[in-house]
Amino acid sequence: YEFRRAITRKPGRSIVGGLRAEDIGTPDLARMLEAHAAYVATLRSTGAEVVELPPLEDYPDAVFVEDTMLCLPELAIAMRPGAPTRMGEVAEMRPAIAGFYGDKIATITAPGTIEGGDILVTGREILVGLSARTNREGVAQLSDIVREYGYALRLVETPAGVLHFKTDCGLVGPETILSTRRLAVSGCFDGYDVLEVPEGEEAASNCIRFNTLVIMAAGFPRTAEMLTAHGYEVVEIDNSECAKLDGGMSCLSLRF
Ligand code: CIR
Repeated sequence: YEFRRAITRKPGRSIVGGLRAEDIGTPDLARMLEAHAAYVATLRSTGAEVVELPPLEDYPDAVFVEDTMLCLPELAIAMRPGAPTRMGEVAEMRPAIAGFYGDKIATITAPGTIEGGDILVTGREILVGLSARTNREGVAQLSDIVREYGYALRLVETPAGVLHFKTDCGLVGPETILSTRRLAVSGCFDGYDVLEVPEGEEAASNCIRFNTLVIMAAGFPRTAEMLTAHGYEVVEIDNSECAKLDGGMSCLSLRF
């Protein structure tokens, strides 16, 4: 969770056409831009360098940059999103990543699909959840790539009806995970310290630990209180507009 850099992308007007499992309203761009600026400022407040890429009107979901790349200290891995409308986002992210990683970029190829939202890197391993977006072939390719760098990768399940594995969890310390109950009961975090989000606050689980801070969606007071009581410094960001597109705190940045 110690990062020197992050890459984000501003949302554009096309955000109103972003993918969503269920229509709970049209995202408001002005409000999303405001929340996005607060998110970037929070990342920067920890001393990190944060790149803000311009909007991509051709890709309504491009603000959710996390799904396009996995950034490890040794290399970046270009994902292959399972959502056809999102595949082109990867090529758009490449130049920014190449600026930091040079040619140390591996690539997931067809028929593999995998999105960054399904990948949780902990202090000891890489967990990848199978989902509607991430298939076994994609995970197998990623496993082969990271094994060469000494990483252990473990395949886990994403709860049914949940977009991404990390929709339901976030790393708050090297061995500590904030998780929904429905995900924790699957046993995938056995051996870790698990903090369960209180019932009714499931949407708070997609938080990120970024240097000294835990950054979480605003509006989940019991989760914020629990994290604070455990000694974490919590910053809350308005996630109302991204939530309409099934997005959360982790989706909005690549951190490395
Ligand atoms: C999508 O369905 O792909 C976007 N509307 C939301 C992506 C959220 N990304 C993430 O959780 N990493």
